[in-house]
Formats: sequence, C-alpha cells, structure tokens
Amino acid sequence: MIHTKVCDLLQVKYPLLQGGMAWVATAELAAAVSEAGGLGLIGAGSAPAEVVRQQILQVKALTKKPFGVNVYYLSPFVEEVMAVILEEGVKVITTGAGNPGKHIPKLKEQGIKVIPVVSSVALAKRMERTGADALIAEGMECGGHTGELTTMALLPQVVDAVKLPIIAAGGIADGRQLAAVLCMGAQGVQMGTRFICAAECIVHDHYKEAVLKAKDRDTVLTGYNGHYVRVLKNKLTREYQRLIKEGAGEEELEKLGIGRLRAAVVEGDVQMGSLMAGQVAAMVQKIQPAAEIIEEIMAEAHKVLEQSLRLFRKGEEA
Ligand code: TUI
Repeated sequence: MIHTKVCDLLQVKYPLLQGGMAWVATAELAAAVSEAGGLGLIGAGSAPAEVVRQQILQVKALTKKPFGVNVYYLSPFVEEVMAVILEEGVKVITTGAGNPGKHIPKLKEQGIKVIPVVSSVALAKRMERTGADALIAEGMECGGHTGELTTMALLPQVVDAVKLPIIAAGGIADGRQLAAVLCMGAQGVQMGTRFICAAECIVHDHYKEAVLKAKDRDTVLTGYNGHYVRVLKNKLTREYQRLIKEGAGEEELEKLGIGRLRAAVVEGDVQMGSLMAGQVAAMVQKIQPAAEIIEEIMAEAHKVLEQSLRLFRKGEEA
C-alpha cells in the first residue's frame, strides 16, 4: 500500500490527483476519480461561478468522497468562483496561472486546503510563504500551459527548496512514472492526459481518438512571449506556426486561439480545435473507467517499487 502525507492531507486512499483541466474536468470525471480513491477536481477554467456551483452540486450528488476545484487565475470570474467555493464547503482547491495569496486567509479560516501549481523554484518559495498547504510541481511535459523546466529537473529542485509536500505533474501516465517521482521526493502525482481517455470524461470522442492515435512526437508547444501551450499537432498548430514565421502580432495570434479549446472538447474539431495533451499522450492506449486507470497505476507502482527493493536486497546479500 502506497500511503503518503498527501493521503492524510487530502483524506484520500491514493496520492493521485486528477488535473483540473478547463472544459475537460467536469463533475462526471471528478466524481469518478474521487469515488475510486484519488482526488477528483472540477476545472473551473473561465466558467461563470453559477456553472461551477452546479458542477460542485453534481459531484456531491455522485460521491461522498473528498473532491476539489481547480481555480484558473486568468478567469474573469475568480472572485465569484472563490465565493462559491467558500459557500459550498469545497475541501481542496488547486490553483493555476496566478497567485492565490490574497484568498488564502479566508480559505484557511474554513479549513480549505490550497495547492498551487508551480513551474519554478522561485514560485514554489513564494507560494510556501503565502501559506499554501502543498504544491504541484508541473514540468513542461504537461498539456496546456507549460513552464520551461522538465519534471525530471524541476521536481527535485522544488523538493529541496521548500518544506511542503510536493505533488509531481507533467509527463506522468503510468505506475513506473509514479514510482519514479516518489523516488525523487514527491508525495503524490497529478495526472491530466491519462484521464482525458477515462470513460467518464465528457470530451468529444474525436478528441479521445486523437489522444489514442498520438505518437511520441505528436505534441508541440505553441505560443509566444514565454507563454507556451502544449497541444497535439493539427491544422491549428500549423496555422499558428505560419503566422509566427510571418511575424504576426500578439493580437492576431490571440485571435486565432479564441474558443479553440471549447471547439476541441465540445464539438470534436480535431483540425482547428486546441487539443491540449501532454507528451505522454502516446502512452494512453485505451478508454477505461477512471477506477481501472487508478487501480492499474497504483498496482504497477507498487510492483516496480518492490522489484527495485528486491534488487537492492540481492545486491546487499552478494
Ligand atoms: O494553468 C495551467 N495550465 C493550463 S490553463 C489552460 S487553458 C484555459 N483555457 C481556457 C480557460 C481556462 C484555462 C491550459 N492549461 N497550469 C498551471 C500553472 N500555473 N502552471 C504554471 C502556473 C503559474 C504561472 C504563473 C502559476 C502562477 C504564476 O504566477 C504567479 C504570480 O505571481 O502571478
């Protein structure tokens, strides 16, 4: 049994969080992951607060287990979403694309755990000072908005720089990778891409098929000015690269991106939609219930950790 500080902090069986992916991480997926012993999260994204409230109510109707909400700090509705989180008694939030510092005192008052995503050591230190309960160190293998460092390089540096429990993210889709990050000092993992193909995930079948078809080099970083987004290569990314080559301005590039994630998730537009996915997309090979994904990963991590321990003991005997 793999049990870490993250299990105690979040009151969950397994130290495995599901990524709070905007549009993708809805109540159905979050409830399935929580029911299976992980921590499911609703991705609030840029949704209005009342939409987020309905999602929270839906998860509560589907499971009595703990779940969380991911708050996206570039949303125009952050304040309203935060009010809903406080009103509905959500137990855990993860945060992305901004600093939750100003909300932490109120959240703490209600015993809500705050877990910011960080992509650098400086950000990790800053989040520790603002009173976060744990951190998600996210490497640039991840899907969607990425930092610059790989999980392999970032994780041990963040583990050494702060005292908080660290959850590893970016480039993790199976039990071997879970075992590896535990060996590097992580106390848990967050996985996004693998859950896109969970049976309970509501993304359009065409999106799931694109992930299932993906090969190792099929994701690409698009973006400018240090803001990069990892997606599966398609007509949209080629169009993007063409515009950049032609020296297009920020405004034009931004215009090309509007509504593309929704188009991929809701309409299944695999040509001009933004198919956010991590570098591990090629490791996702079938549609499975979330519970099966989680049991498979935990069993594999357990197996490889025991195997390496056996090797170590054999070495000692020799
Ligand atoms: O947020 C992410 N990944 C994302 S967001 C997204 S796209 C989206 N589209 C429409 C609606 C909503 C979302 C796709 N992928 N990752 C978490 C993350 N956050 N990584 C790095 C950071 C981060 C960056 C800067 C955290 C804090 C920060 O600045 C802190 C400060 O001081 O302002």
